[in-house]
Amino acid sequence: MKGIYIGLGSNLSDPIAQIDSAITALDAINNISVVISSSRYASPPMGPQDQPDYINAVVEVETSLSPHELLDKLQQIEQEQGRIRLRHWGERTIDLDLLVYANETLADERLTVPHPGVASREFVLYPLAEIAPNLSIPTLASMEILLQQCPINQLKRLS
Ligand code: ROI
Repeated sequence: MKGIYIGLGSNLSDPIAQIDSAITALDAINNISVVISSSRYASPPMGPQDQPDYINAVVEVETSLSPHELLDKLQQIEQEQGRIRLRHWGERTIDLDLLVYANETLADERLTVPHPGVASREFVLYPLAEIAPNLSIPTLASMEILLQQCPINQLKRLS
């Protein structure tokens, strides 16, 4: 299945390299292929301000894995890249979030899809819109309306 979007974020240990290696690792997993990747974006931290700026990107994947099987793989990559979580909303080496899983919605103790931050976090919405400008996200407004309602703040697209 296509139409599955994953958000990546990092602000420790060479964030651009962290994002690149997570995308490579994702594409190397059986039953997952990366269809398209957004540009990299830089933004100040949401959360405590005394941490480095973040690098973010969004990729579309094609996969036969279920949402929870995919989540297992995302968490495996986080572990392999030595994810450390120093504090709540604090700095991290790599964060992989399942944003959208085609037309599916689900909410349980491990996973909420679409991701609750998609519409309000500029560092998620703008990279997603770059690769999926006409995406219709279950339960949410059109991409055009979502972008109008989400200030771009200090987000910068990197070349
Ligand atoms: N802030 C930015 N700018 N980008 C992120 O990816 C990000 N991720 C997080 C928190 C700590 C909420 N802040 C972030 O998990």
